[in-house]
Amino acid sequence: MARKLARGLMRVRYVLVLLLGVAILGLIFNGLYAQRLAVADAASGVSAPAALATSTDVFITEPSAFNWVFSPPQITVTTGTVVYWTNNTGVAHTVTSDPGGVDPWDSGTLGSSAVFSRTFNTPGVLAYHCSFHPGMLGSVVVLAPKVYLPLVIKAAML
Ligand SMILES: [Cu+2]
Repeated sequence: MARKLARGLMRVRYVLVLLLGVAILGLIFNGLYAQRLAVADAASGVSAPAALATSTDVFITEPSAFNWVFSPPQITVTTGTVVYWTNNTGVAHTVTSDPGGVDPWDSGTLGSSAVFSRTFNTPGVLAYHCSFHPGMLGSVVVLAPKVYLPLVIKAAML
C-alpha cells in the first residue's frame, strides 16, 4: 500500500517536472519566435510593426494609356495607420469604399496631384474603388496590433 502510494507520488513528481520543462522551453522558443517575426516584418516592409505604424502611401498611376490603377492595389496596415493616396495622373479619380463596408469613406474628386489621407482604426478587409473608373480596385487590410502570447498559453487555448 505504502509502496503503491510512493510510486504514485513519484509519477506525479515526474509529470510535474516534465510540465515545468515544457513550460520553460515554451517561453524560450516563444521569445525566439517573436524576435524572428519582428525581423521578418521589418525585412518585408509590408506590414509595419505596431509600435512604428505611422503612415503608408498608395499612388494612383497610369502604367499604360487609359489604364489607371491604385499602386499597390492591396496594403496591410495596423490600426492607427494613416494612408495617403496621391493622384499621379492627369485625370480625376476618387478613393471610395465599396458598399456595405464596416468603415465607409469617400475622398470626393481628386484632381491631378491631389492627395487624400485617412486613418484606419477598424480592423478588417476594406475594399475600395474609384467612382469614375469601375476597373480601379484596391483594398486596405487593417490588423489589430500584434500581441505575442507565450506558446504555453497558446497551447492551452487550443
Ligand atoms: Cu479613377
